[in-house]
Amino acid sequence: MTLIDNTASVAPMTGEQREQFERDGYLVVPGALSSAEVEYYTDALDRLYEQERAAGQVSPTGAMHKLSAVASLPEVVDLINHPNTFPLVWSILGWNVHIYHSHLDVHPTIRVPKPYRFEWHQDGGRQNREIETTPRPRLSVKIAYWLSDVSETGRGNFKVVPGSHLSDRIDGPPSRDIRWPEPEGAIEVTANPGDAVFFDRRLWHTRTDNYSDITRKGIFFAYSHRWSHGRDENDALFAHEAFADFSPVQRQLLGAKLATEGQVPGDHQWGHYPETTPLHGYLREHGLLDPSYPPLMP
Ligand SMILES: O=C(O)CCC(=O)C(=O)O
Repeated sequence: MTLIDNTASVAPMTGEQREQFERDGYLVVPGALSSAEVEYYTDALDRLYEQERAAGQVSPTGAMHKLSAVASLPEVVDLINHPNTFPLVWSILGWNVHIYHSHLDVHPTIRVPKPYRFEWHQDGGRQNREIETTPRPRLSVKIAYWLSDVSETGRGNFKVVPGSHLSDRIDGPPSRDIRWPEPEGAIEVTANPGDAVFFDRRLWHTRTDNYSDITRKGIFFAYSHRWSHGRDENDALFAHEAFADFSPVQRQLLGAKLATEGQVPGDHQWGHYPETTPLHGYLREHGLLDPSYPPLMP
């Protein structure tokens, strides 16, 4: 589908954009997508949503948060290097980049109030425990394309603390279900359909619940450096007869798939399943996990 004018000249992010991004940790790109593009991507997302709903794959509130955006919906591929947004990515991260995480989101009106959950976070999951410098390094950036109208607050807007990307901590509750004041300076980012938000993964942010009448729709792509992938090619090794005798920790170190039935392999690599991560099990067994050192917290 040729919705994009590929003959337009391409330029890096402007000095003003860079200054704003470095200061606030995010930028809004107004009108990143034309109205024809918004219509095209909305149609595609709606079709996928209907399939997922029919297959019982949406949440009890009807929300869809579908990972692997292009694999799940190949029609969105032109968003990943869109001329109105992609220059922001390479202007910050350089050319050796890939997409390491992406999602297609549909959040219909919530009819029955949801239990409270403190959802403020920096992106990257365990990156935030496992990297020891202060402030933590940027490592990745993310683009959110808005297909629904979030030009007013209260529509499931993206909420951020501007300038918080250089803070490793914000004040939060001891457990996520304990009601806690919103961080000082937090704002809901407003955007029209077709606008994009480009943000630093370290920016403290949260999704907000959508109690408005408008179904919230957005598509997100996170970019990081390609060296965050393994360099060794071990597929043949996994099929070799010797592999059967390798220990579980050895298999983990060699990049074998560790996800068991019902576990998402990508989430596994992000550290979501310590119980099936052999080195975690080994350290736990030997009393070597250490609550005082974030990468080794049980
Ligand atoms: O959906 C949103 O508004 C926020 C998404 C989010 O938390 C994320 O991309 O990490």
